[in-house]
Amino acid sequence: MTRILTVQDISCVGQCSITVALPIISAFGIETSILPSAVLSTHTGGFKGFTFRDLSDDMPSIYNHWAKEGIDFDAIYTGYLGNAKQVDYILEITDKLLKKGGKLIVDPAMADYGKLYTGFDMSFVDEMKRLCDHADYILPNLSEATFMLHQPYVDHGYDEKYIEEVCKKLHRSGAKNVILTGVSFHPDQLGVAVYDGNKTEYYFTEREKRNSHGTGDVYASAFTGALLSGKTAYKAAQIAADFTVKAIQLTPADHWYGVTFEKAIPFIER
Ligand code: PXL
Repeated sequence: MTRILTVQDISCVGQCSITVALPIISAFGIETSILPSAVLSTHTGGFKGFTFRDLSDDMPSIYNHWAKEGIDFDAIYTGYLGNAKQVDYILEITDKLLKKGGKLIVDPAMADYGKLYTGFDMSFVDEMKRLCDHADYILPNLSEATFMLHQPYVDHGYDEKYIEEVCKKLHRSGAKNVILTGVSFHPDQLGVAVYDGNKTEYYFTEREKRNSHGTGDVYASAFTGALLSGKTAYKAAQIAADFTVKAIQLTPADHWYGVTFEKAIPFIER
C-alpha cells in the first residue's frame, strides 16, 4: 500500500492546503499522513484578522517519533510552510523517512498574480527555492517561479522560449522535473509546461474567466495522487488540469474563498 506524507498548513476554513490534499489524494486510494506546518483560522487570501500558529517547534518531535516507530513514506508532498526554518526539517524528514526511490514533490505555495502571499518575503522565497533544488518534482506557478529566479513577473506576451528558459533554470539548480502552471500563450487558454530535463511538453485547457483561490493546492494534490498511482508526470499534469477546471466550473459564482472541488471528485480520471 502506498503511503505519502503531506506537509502543509491546516487552514480550518478556506478549502486549501491539508483540507484539500486529504480528500483528493484519498480519492486515488492512497493513504495520506499529515505534518501540519501551521494552523490558521482561515487562509490568508481575503479574510481579515485570521489566527496563525506556527507549528515549527512541534515538527522535530513528531517526525522523530515516526523514525522511532519505523514509519516511512513512498512520497513527501509539501505545500504552504509556516516558517522558513521548516525547510531544514523537511530535508531531514526526506533524508530519514523517504523510502529509497521515493519522491519529494514540492509545491512552493507562496505567490499568485505576481504577489507574495501575506507574511512572506524574499528570504522565505530563497529558502523555498533551496527546498525546490532538492525535489524530484516542483509545481510552481509562473509567479512563484519568477520570484525564485529573482526575475520580474510577466503575465502575458511571452513565448515558448521564455517558458522553457524558466524551466531550464529551475532544473539546472536542482529540481529534477518542473511542472510550471499558469502558462498562457493565448488569452483563451491556460496551461502547464512539463519539463523533465530534456523536453518540454504542454497541456492547455480553456481559460475559466474568474480567478479562483486554492486552485494551486487542488492541482498539486491531484498531480500527486495521479503520479503516485503510477501515471507519468505528463499524464498526471493533464489529469490534475482537467480536475481543476471541473472544480472551477462546479463552483457557484458567489463562492469566493475557494473552489468546491468536492463536487468534482467523482469526475477524476483514475
Ligand atoms: O492555497 C495556498 C494557501 C495555503 N495556505 C494558506 C494560504 C494560501 C494562499 O493564500 O493563505 C494559509
